[in-house]
Amino acid sequence: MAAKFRKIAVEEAFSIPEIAKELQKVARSPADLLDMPLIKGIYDNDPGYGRLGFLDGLLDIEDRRLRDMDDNGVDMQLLLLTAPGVQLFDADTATDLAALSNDRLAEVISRHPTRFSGLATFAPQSPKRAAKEMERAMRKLKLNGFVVNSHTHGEYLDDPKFWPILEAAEALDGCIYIHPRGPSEGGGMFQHYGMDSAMWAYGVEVGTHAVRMMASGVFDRFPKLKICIGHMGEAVHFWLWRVNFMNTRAQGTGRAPKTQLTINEYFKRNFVITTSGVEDPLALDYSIRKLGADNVLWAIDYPYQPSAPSVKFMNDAPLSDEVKAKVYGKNAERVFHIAPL
Ligand code: 1WB
Ligand code: MN
Repeated sequence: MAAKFRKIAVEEAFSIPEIAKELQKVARSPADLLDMPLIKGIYDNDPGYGRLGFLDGLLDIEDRRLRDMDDNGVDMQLLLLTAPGVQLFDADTATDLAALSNDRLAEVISRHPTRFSGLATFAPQSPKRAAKEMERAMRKLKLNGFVVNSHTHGEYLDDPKFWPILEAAEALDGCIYIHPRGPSEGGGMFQHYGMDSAMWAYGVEVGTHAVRMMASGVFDRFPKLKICIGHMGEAVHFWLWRVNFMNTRAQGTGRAPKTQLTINEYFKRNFVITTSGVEDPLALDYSIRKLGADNVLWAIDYPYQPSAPSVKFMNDAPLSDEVKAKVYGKNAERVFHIAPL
């Protein structure tokens, strides 16, 4: 019997040796970034990040990963170049490595078109070249949308310098997945107890990015732009009522720009969320009720989190077959242009 639901996991991380090598250089540099514990741990084997051994899993796509998918009934992974992507490098290196990564990704997908799809990366350091690469990646390489790892040298996508990127994404109907990296400035309060990355700082960083975009009014300029945020929406929609209320007040007192729509309306119109890395049935139930069944997509966060409990979480979720089919795969087909079977 055919599996009941097509399972497309939409935030699954990979890397390529050339980028891993460049990140090892960063690890050995004196850079002062909140990303450093993780980069040293993953790319230079520093025990300070807990010897989690993620690098093998990131570099492997067609061997252990495919077996893990088979073992757990995962039909397809949507692959994303893992954080921090190319965003720490100088503009030329980043632009070249983004193109190389997109080429490799397209090759893997062409060998396994039903098992893998992928989001293209780009170098925000050079917005005009990024927009060209975005067009090549979707039109020529047939990739499925875009990933960006939050800020680039402390700058966020509400900044007009990045408008060529938003314009390209909107014109290509390519959803931009904003994945976390270490927060941009200061960040002293994140530096202890392992809070610099996935445990806490990542959610704060991407949540802040999403609110900046909505409050800036950038969606008035790009009304069809689609943004995806993972890790159960980085909790933004749990705060939405208050963000909306306080933004209305801030607009009234002149502390925030006047916008055509409210924060509530932008979140519903311009955002989708994924479950990556969060296996909490209450949070899933709230998300579907708050945002609608069309706007929540399933993801594992492989290889950072194991597949089996993520599949079990979805199999056990008390949802109708119609809603489960959407969250497990149908929404991914729509948002990321994946051909239905
Ligand atoms: C971890 C998680 C590391 C994520 C990452 O490195 C990413 C981790 C880029 O669990 O240590 C993630 O995407 O949630
Ligand atoms: Mn992730």
